[in-house]
Amino acid sequence: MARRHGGDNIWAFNNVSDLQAEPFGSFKRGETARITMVNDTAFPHGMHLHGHHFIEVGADGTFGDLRDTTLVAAGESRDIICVFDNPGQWMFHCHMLSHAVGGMQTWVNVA
Ligand SMILES: [Cu+2]
Repeated sequence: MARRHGGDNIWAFNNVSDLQAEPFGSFKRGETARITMVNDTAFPHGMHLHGHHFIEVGADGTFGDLRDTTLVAAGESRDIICVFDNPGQWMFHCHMLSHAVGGMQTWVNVA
């Protein structure tokens, strides 16, 4: 049976389900990163980053509000800019908890 992603659970983040041993991203303390989230599903996902806030980048390139969660609609994408200034290992997951439990969770390392 064909699957839409390479993970073992219902949902995946970056083509992998559930928390993995390796982080989704590793950042040096104070590093600024622009991350593009592409939602190729038929559901909205409220993407939530622990330990940090980020700026949403609008489709026209303007900077939006400072947030720790952003809603990415079905079939759309969203860029965020985050200054990773809080060292630690931080969850990055969908805030629809059934999605998170179903595999849509990862983490970032800030050192
Ligand atoms: Cu979700």
